[in-house]
Amino acid sequence: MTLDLTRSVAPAVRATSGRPAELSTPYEVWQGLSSAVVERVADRWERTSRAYASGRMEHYFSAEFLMGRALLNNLSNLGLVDQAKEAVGAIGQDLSTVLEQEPDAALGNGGLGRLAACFLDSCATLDLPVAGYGILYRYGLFKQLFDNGFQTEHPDSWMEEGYPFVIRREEAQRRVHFADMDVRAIPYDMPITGYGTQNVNTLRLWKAEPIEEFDYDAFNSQRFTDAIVERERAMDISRVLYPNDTTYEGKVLRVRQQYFFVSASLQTIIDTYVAEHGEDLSGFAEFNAVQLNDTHPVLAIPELMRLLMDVHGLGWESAWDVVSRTFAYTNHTVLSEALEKWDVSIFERLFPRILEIVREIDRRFRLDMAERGIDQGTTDYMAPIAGDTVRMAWIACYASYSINGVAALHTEIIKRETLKEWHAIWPERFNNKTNGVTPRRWLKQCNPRLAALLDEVMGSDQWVTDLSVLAEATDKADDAVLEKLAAIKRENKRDFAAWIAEREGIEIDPDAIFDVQIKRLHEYKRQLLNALYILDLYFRIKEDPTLEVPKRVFVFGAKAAPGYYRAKGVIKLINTIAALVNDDADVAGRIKVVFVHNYNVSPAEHIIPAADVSEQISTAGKEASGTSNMKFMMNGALTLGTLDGANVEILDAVGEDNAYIFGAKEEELPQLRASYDPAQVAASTPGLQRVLDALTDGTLDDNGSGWFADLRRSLLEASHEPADVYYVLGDFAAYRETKDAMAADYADQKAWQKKAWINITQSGRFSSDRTIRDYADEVWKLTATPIPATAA
Ligand code: KOT
Repeated sequence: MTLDLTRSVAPAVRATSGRPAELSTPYEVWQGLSSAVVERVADRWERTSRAYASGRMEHYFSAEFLMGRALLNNLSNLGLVDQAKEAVGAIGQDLSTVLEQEPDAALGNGGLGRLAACFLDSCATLDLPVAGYGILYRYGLFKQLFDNGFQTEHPDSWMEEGYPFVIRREEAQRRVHFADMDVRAIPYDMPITGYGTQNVNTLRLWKAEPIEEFDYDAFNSQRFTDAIVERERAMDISRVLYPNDTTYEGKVLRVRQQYFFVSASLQTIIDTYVAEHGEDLSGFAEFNAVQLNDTHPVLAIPELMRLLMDVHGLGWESAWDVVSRTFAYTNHTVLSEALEKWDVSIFERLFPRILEIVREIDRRFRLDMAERGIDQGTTDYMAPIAGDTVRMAWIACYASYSINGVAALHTEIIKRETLKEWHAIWPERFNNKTNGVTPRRWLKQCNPRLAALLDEVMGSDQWVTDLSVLAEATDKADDAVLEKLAAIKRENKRDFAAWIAEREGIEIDPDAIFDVQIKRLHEYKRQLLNALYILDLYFRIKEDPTLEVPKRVFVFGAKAAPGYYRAKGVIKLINTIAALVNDDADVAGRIKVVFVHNYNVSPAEHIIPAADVSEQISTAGKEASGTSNMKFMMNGALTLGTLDGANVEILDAVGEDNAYIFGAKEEELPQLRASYDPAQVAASTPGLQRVLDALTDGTLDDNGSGWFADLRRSLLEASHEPADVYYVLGDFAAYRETKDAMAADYADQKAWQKKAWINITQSGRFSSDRTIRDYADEVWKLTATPIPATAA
């Protein structure tokens, strides 16, 4: 029943290092221990796969899975942390050092990919028959370095030295056909353990390889390089993750990636169906559902049509009937620049048969609309094909039985605006599934001190799998608990300060307020607003060096898409502000700015438990949900935020005394914008003109890039776009006032810790277990399938 690691670690380490375990490096111990864990779960994994094959399954299709590190997660889920400590100690090493050896599996950009990873954890924990399908990118999200404050990008070859948590399944390979080449899709399976359960689910990541290991004819006929080039063309497909978050790039390789992984996945799912239920595919949707993580996997819709018709003999009507009961679509953004559209010519070149099917979907869609009496303009707007472009979101909306947004406000906006034409015809398809995060990784593992306090206060660790029970303790915060909570935060901040000193070479004071904004760099997320505040605070101190201000550390972590120059300008700006204030004698340590380079899942695990303030300051209506807001709340940081995305629901959970909300509301913005004059706002808002001028008056040096002038222009001057699209200046006064007040409140530690406690204990609804239960009950119609415990 229970697993035992003690005897298997040293041999596994010896097998990886070829040396006595005692002489192995921490990295080799990580590899050995990881292999030992996979070995331990092998039987359960196999039994789980078999148990799921015959029943109804959900298949989660996602181009991104931002998994982070796997070893601690698995040890913790399996209850093996203490054993691992002991076994590693026995060979003279320390488990935390070993854990830090692991590279992050950064196969995602940000929120969308990390959500998929949290969902896998919850599905396994809830014993749900769900499998994930994606791409085994050889290079994950680029590694970020700073060169004189400028972001530079470097390849992330995360599995070059071997990665024990994926198993190559040679026997389960599939062939994917493109008009210009065929490739082999090789699955690499990752076991997904759940917390305190026997079930081990699967994440299947596909790697592209050439059909022929090598073109010997080409080789023999002296065309050696041609043979190599051909081979590389296949491998190109799974070579690299595209580094765009919430923007769309119409690259041919990208559409190849998408078709590649959905085709291989559907072939596998169909083969399993045939093995279990026979050749008649008309019952497919009774046993299978596919969740589309945004539009990236939407080619699965025409591909399933093709497989059902061309390979399995169904007619159009029966195939469409199956398809329209199989797919559910999640929308993750209202930003128009994210909408995927492909040139028809690309489809023609890569997969003419898929284009033929999409054209037929388009033809029948138009007939359908005509029958419903929909006018021509609306029909043209909604049709899958417009002129020479294919619109992936419209295909998703037409074929899916469920369409969901990721927070209550976001779902209202897609019903009212983004997808309003679809909502008008099919209101019953629309539903909300507010995001969540796994409390295993984002509380128990990253914040063991707080986890221990919760165990103590709650009298058990039931909260780990049912976070809502914490609400029972909201009123149990006596002085002793609040003091312990304060002590835990102080310890976490001390650990974090040591981590920062080592990683970034900056000394920070654990007694300062740790104010944190970590997320992708995007104008709508408004890191610039935060930067302007810091600059203003700096000028206020320069003006009066005796000014009493609470001591603050401003922490940033953010990657900018490599081609998104304005976002890169903000990174350079924040780094330049850091250089200005960190060593200024007048500031005397009252403000420190730290930009954590190469922000990723594992840095987040160090940062979040140490945060006092959670910056969630997007322009209202633009952030679909946000998920770091939930992680911070769970760890006792207070939200400084706009009424955007899931912040609205966080406010609802904690009450307005326990969150700091500011700024224009989504429904107010159209009116405000109508008469908005940024230059006038800049001139009349205290402190604002001064910081805007500092961007160009020589106070801050952008090394001749012109980027700071561009930032200033983007806020003040209308050119090809209106000035200050994201209402940074409009919200500045409210932000400054609220942030100042929040910092002043920090002095009353007892009141502050009380608020923190309420945030922690009210975070239950933001567990991804709640989200997944809702998907399973309302969308997937899925029941738990626990595999029976055995002796081994
Ligand atoms: C990326 C490309 C196209 C369409 C959407 C995206 C996208 C959206 N990538 N990340 N998101 C974020 O998804 C998170 C999980 O739902 C949300 O919390 C967040 O608000 C989105 O920005």
